Amino acid sequence: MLDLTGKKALVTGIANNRSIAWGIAQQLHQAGATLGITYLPDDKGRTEKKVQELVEPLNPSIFVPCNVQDDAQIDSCFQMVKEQWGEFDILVHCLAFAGKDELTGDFSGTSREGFARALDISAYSLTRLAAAAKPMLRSGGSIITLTYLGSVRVVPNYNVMGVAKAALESSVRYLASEFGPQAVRVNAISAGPIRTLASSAVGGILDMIHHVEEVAPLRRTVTQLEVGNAAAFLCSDLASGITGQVLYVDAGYEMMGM
Ligand code: NAD
Ligand code: 0WE
Repeated sequence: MLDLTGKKALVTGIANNRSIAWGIAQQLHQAGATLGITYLPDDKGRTEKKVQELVEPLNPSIFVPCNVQDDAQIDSCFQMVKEQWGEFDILVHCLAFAGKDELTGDFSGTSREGFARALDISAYSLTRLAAAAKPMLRSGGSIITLTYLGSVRVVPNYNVMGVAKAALESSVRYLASEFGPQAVRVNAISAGPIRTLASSAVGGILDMIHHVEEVAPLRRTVTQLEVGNAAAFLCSDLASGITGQVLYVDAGYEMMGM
């Protein structure tokens, strides 16, 4: 049975009710996990209010800001985790960002700053958060992150995000190797395209979704809750033998040749 009772899970990346992280948080909660939620703060405190209202029904015992580009915020976030929980079990990394300019036009036009920012937020942050979590992660714990097929195939306009996701997936393998001896597993979920805040800002996302609906074996896209179920599985003791992997939750799209 999938049972996360007694497990504490820190979930990053909820922006609104379409976020993949929101689907994951709901399924972890349903499986009995205690939640901690981090959010990306903005100047006006709007995100804080919106996300707080959204997650309230899940009774999170931690709710803290964490901009992964800011070491001070990461440190105070994990200080809070240490005070509230002491140890914990699950870290969910579900965030990415590249500048708009970087997600259109020629890949060779990627700027030095744009490359650095996309890789910093979307790839390095996993390693930085894993390092902060390492001394507090209990035996049997698990780290998961979200990736996309654009890491291993060329998807038009995904550009520098594809490079960032390739770095992210490689980081999963190095972290899995390092954390394995303390019985902590590290895996990625490669989700098919889903309409979220991030993907809706991308030109042509609807065409991509329609393409998946025609080609994927299941003839549809996946939902945030289906990704959440896969995340709950990977974080549970049912997946105790699985680490360093990329699990495709994409209605079967990845393995099709035509
Ligand atoms: P989303 O916009 O709901 O979530 C992205 C999150 O990243 C937001 O909560 C945002 O606040 C956060 N973020 C951005 N910069 C940050 C920073 N500096 N510090 C902290 N947080 C920051 O969109 P989503 O589609 O749910 O994306 C979540 C993850 O899923 C991403 O890693 C994305 O690459 C991945 N993914 C998305 C799809 C898709 O089609 N939507 C498919 C596969 C993988
Ligand atoms: O990982 C993602 C989303 C990544 C993303 C999206 C944006 C849009 C708004 C990162 N940064 C930004 N920055 C913005 O300013 N996905 C897997 C969804 C996605 O994004 C694409 C896709 C798909 C699918 C971008 C181009 C092509 C396809």
